[in-house]
Amino acid sequence: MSPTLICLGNPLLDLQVDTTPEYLAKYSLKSNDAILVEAATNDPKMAIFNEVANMPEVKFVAGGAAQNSARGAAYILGANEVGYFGSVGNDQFSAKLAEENAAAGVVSLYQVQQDIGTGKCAALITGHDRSLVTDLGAANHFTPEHLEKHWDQVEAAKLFYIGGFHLTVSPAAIVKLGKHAKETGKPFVMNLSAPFIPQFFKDALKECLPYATIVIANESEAAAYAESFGLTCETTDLESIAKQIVGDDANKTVIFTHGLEPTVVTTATGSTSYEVHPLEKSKIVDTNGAGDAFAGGFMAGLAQGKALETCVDMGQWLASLSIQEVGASYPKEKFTYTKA
Ligand code: 26A
Repeated sequence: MSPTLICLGNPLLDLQVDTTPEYLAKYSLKSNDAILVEAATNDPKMAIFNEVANMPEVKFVAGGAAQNSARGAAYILGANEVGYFGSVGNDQFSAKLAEENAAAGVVSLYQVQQDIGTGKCAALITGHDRSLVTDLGAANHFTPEHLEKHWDQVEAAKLFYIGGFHLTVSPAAIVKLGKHAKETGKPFVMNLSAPFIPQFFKDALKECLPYATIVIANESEAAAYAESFGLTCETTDLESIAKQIVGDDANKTVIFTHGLEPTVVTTATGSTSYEVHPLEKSKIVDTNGAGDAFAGGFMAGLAQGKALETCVDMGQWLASLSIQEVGASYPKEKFTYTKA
């Protein structure tokens, strides 16, 4: 059996810790952000990984934004319905990721690098904020040829989900899947992933966005897009930003999540807002991965052929389950979505 949903992203192992504003200040990190660091540039921030790995409360959890969404979609769709492409090293970290995917029912379609370590992300938590510091490692070496090896699975899939973070790695791989989706009329969903994507990977985004039938982003990514692309509206005006991304494309939908504020869904015919699933503050463990869980729940709904409104609600539902767990994880217990 081939997966219905195919995802593409950067497989990372998360080193998650609760930390202090002082620790973030030491490396000039913002409390709510995602950045890349590179071993090759002798970036002093590379020291974070060793420091965090030696903190007593560190938790090693499966990460990589699109991989988190893939596990989320599988939580709803069941085993072998979701496949995930990405590049990893041949080491203990990738063994753990493969194990977590298998436990979640996700088919790992990894490209394996023999001499580069699996990517890692220090998830530095302060209250409800998270600062993500990533060393992509092997994830940076994904190539479109790897898709060809599994092209039968690509052809058998009914829809695709692309983490915007992958725009830093292989826009060619995204375009390859995008062309297939366009030719076959399959939904092609892209997430903007982080403000630095529209800011610093504008050309790659411009190249890939035309293939997207659905774009998912949060309010800060929307603002970064508006600024980077010089849109003629306030960077906080989600409806106007979405309208300008959709243009007159009858085949494009933009979905902006906005924390606890309603989610804005925009098509060529207009915008609608949907409430989130509120959760008692005391039940929140951490909000790291909430956006990934939203995307996972949304994709599961789309795979099941649900109405857009229901897909959004399934995203909100899965996000509320995920923020009650450490990291971008889902409950051990199987809860079943029922429409409110
Ligand atoms: C290219 N970058 C920076 C990244 C990431 C990333 N996933 C892919 N590429 N930076 C952070 N993440 C993941 O985001 C999740 C939380 O939404 C982390 O691994 C974390 O699991």
